[in-house]
Amino acid sequence: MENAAIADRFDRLADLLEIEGANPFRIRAYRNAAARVRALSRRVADLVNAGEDLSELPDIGRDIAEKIRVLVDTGRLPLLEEVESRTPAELSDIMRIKGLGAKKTAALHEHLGIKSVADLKRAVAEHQVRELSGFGEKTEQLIADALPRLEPAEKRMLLADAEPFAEALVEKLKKLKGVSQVAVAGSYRRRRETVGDLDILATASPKVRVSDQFVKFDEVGQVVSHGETRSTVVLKNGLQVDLRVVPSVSYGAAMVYFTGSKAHNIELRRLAQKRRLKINEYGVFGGDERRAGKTEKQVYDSVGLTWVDPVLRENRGELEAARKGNLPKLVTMRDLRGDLHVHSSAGDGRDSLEAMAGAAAKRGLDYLAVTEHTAGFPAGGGLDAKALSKHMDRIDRLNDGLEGIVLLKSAGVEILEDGSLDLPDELLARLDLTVCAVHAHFGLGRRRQTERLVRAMDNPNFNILAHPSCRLIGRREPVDIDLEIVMKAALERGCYLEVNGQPSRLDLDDNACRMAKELGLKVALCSDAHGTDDLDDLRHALDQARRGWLEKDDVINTRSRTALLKLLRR
Ligand code: DGT
Ligand code: CA
Ligand code: CA
Repeated sequence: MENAAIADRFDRLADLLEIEGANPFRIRAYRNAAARVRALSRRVADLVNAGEDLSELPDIGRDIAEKIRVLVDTGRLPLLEEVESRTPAELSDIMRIKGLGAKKTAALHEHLGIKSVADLKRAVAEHQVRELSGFGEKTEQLIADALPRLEPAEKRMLLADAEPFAEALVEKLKKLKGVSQVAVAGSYRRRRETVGDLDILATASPKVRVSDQFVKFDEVGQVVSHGETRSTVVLKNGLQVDLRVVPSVSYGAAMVYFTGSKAHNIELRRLAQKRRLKINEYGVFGGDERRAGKTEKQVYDSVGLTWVDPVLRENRGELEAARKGNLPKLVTMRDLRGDLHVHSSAGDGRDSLEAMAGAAAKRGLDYLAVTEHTAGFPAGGGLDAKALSKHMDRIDRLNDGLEGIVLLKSAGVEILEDGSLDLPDELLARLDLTVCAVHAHFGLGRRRQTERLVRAMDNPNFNILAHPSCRLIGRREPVDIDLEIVMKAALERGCYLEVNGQPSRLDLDDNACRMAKELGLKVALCSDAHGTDDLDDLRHALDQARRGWLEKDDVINTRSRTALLKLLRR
């Protein structure tokens, strides 16, 4: 349990007690303890496990020390549970709305029966809040403005779903007179698989009122706040967008700051402090003197670092690598020579084989592995042995007529519950490669699920394990496997793992890519396209691979077709 999580519990306890009107000294004691825990550099959990006496710390008495010990040991804070049974936990979030506080929150609870943010939203919509004594229209409006930030408790949008909106907003802002630079920063620029909100930066001459025009864009559903240099809106689709207008001398510094991540920024600031420099969203300063700020490169330079690609800015060792000048040379779209996982109308895809081949050639790819599902595919429609054999002949004939691209004979082979593959070995041996996957029995225990995959790889016809975790972001949890065992087994057997580019799969994810690299296992970046348009999903796989520090050599489909086929030979 991290210090922040421990502190949060005590803060919540203090909030709820305050709403209940408990003894102010007692409330203060919990708040002070929370602040102390939050500020400690060592992990409280480590101190507890080392048997240290927490009550030696300032602001932490015997009683609180004991509560922390129980919390670390069991994950529970019984007093909080007791209080929450009387006073709902979400009242603590409500109380923090500007202009509310404990007393008003208590009134909302008592007189309107409000227990949650959702209740509050309903009451605001029905104008019940303004009727309460001591509230009025103005307070109701304050609550309405704060609600969007409270309500979607960790509701994140898939990066790919946010993309069209981000791009449209950037285009519109760029078209405004007097606006020069516009970019999306934040997790969007770091290419995280989901985004909490969009952070857009713009530079403009001071006379242009960018914010005024921005809040009037068609997409905007609700204006949360609106100022000259900073505005926040919620789009009609629910996505929150922060716009910040910065002077162009600060553009680079603001880009670094608002690209984050927060952990990266904190570490960067620490490095700057060592050089007696101050770094913030306006620039890098030595005393009163501005040292940098206009470009990101200047900012990193001034602290003795090379520029860090946004996808790496997660404080996972990138700053140290930048200091030593050995950041990875990340794989790029241009490095990719082919796609190893696509479907056509010969299976459950939407477009013909010819169309898929043509679209891939147009994207500059040299080869495309066609991977229709096999008979064991639980949704049905997979090719049986006879159909696959005919399909192979058809691909041979098609290849004779194709220019600039070669179709590789493959199949999306089903891994059965016991780890066997669902088609005869002699047939699989005739394919150029196999892309094998699990589509059922997701719930097997860790040991059985891991053994299942390793067993599948024992088959000498096994080449690539598709979407290894089987997760669907926000919809299906990953299967329970020991990924390290699976990766080591793949390495020993000359098999590879896929990074699937479907926006809700992104599987392997970024951390797993990094793990593969550290184990020396190469991966295949694939779109898993079911139509010509989806071939562009390859870049989503690429983003996650880059976030996982992968370089050209770590990815098998950066090879020429002949080199690839050689690599796949077991
Ligand atoms: P998200 O929106 O949850 O997907 O993630 P981000 O990283 O876009 O986070 P967001 O929108 O809250 O803030 C954008 C960036 O602003 C963040 O990556 C780093 C910077 N930032 C925000 N709050 C702080 C802070 O308290 N300290 C520092 N150093 N940077 C911050
Ligand atoms: Ca953000
Ligand atoms: Ca934000």
